[in-house]
Amino acid sequence: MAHLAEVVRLVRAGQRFLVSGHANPDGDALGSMLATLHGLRALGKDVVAYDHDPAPRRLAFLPGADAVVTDPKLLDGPFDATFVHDCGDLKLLGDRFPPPSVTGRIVVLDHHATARDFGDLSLRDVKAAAVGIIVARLLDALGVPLSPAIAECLWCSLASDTGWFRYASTDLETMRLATACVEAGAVPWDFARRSEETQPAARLKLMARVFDSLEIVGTTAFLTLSRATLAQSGATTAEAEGLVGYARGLDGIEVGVMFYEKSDGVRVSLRSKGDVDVGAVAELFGGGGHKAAAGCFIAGTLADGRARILQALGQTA
Ligand SMILES: [Mn+2]
Repeated sequence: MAHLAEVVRLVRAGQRFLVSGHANPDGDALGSMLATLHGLRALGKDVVAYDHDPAPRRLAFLPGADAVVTDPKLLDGPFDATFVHDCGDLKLLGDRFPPPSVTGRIVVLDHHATARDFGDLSLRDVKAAAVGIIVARLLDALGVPLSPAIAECLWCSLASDTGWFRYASTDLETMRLATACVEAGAVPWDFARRSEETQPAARLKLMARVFDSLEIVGTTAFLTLSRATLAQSGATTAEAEGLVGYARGLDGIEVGVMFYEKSDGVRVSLRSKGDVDVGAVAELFGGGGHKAAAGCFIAGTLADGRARILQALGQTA
């Protein structure tokens, strides 16, 4: 565990930095990495963003999102250091992450509980509601004020990982930073309108089919998206994200599970109301996350993956 002061020294000593986050970046990974990008640029640094995948379409308007590099061959290394956001496991960076000769030292900014920390320096706080909070602490230590661009990116990080300021992780620091973001120019409705109120119709059609798959076993609710349903709906994989919360949100349900059938197995997304540690369940299958929100991948058939998750939940409940 690094001290903030060490990371501040590293920033002051360097000039060229790379920022990155986990593959298929969500609002926290993307918002926090872009906030760091704008913050370091405010200090006169040269900063490039890399991710295995581009920004999801609904977040493509975030300042800097259009310039995220997805081909590591286009990275003009070496960099003095690389800031990796919202990632507790190297393998979640994808299979093209550039080597140390390009990245320089790795600084991990993260809030996942993990035994697989890969940072040369890590600012890890499992209590932080979003990685944007850790970025804000770093920018504050660097003396960088919140610009409108930084504020919008941090707002994205906070709103995404707190479920619009309602999950258990939402605390005073979250709300204080949210206030500071609005003071600096973030407009909550503007962000909501652009990110959430622009859903493609195919997503709603897909949701109808996914909700029709609902199964309840005890206090667990399951939703399933088969490959056939995805193909028939005309929606993309990205448009099928974020539905697991509907399963958790049911009366009498403690855990919501969403299965995404893939060609080689099943991706599992888990959400808990708090009594069941779904992060521990995901860990059993080589995945991870938080106590209340986690994910993993299970090779094999949908039916097999479903049976194994049910069994694991039974053991940990
Ligand atoms: Mn996060």
